[in-house]
Amino acid sequence: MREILLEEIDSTNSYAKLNIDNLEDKTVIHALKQTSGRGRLNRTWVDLGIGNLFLSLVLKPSEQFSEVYTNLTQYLSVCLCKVLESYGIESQIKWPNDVLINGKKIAGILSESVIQGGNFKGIILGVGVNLNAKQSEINLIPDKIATSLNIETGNDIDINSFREKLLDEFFSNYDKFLSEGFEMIKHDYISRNCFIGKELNIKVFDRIESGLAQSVNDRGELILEKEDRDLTLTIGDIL
Ligand code: BT5
Repeated sequence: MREILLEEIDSTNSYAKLNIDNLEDKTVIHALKQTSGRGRLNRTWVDLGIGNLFLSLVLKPSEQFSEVYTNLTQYLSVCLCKVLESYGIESQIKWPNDVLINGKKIAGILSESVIQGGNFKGIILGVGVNLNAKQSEINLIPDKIATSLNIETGNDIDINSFREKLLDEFFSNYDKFLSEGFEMIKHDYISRNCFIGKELNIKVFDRIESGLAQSVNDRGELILEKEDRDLTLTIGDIL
């Protein structure tokens, strides 16, 4: 594993994408400041100041894309929960990969597959975690109730120690996860969920699907029970 530390960058994911040809498998890009952090679907990830985590993992597991790569965000969400638990904090997963503490968002994950000239180059797995933020700044985040680990624990958080714990947790079972897939983490994922058994509205592209969240299957997909049938969802945003 190689680590690259940047003082300031627009987005660690964009940096990794731009330089993918020159970056080895399992390179970690860590920025102290991120000026244009990205979420999914052109949304923004807000930099809440120095002491918060902005990381991208460059993963080049094979020359061809494999279905299991789509579950890496769920694997990372479980790793995040385990690290938060080591600080005595219980967290929950909102399908597919939001990590929440009592309904408040503490971390975001953005996975991007890089395909150039028809060739699969790798996956960029970005993660932002609020570790040391002021409540007044958190309140400025639009459309979301958020939190930060320092607020939850009442203590300042050592960013390097959090980063090392997260990377250890992630890489210690990464190879096994690639061969076994979502089933390997299914129990850990479901035991931390906050959506099964609830009536949900889910935005899937331009439509809204409503129904009862029945379960998550062995591929990490959400089974939504509708009046007339069950729907299997691979992607979507719980509203
Ligand atoms: C995400 O998107 O949650 C993925 C965010 C990934 C950020 C990391 S940081 C390192 C790497 N480099 C990047 O450029 N990105 C990755 P999404 O599910 O679309 O959620 C985005 C929404 O979360 C926003 O629209 C806000 O409502 C909310 N949000 C933005 N900043 C936040 C923050 N700091 N804490 C909590 N919620 C936030």
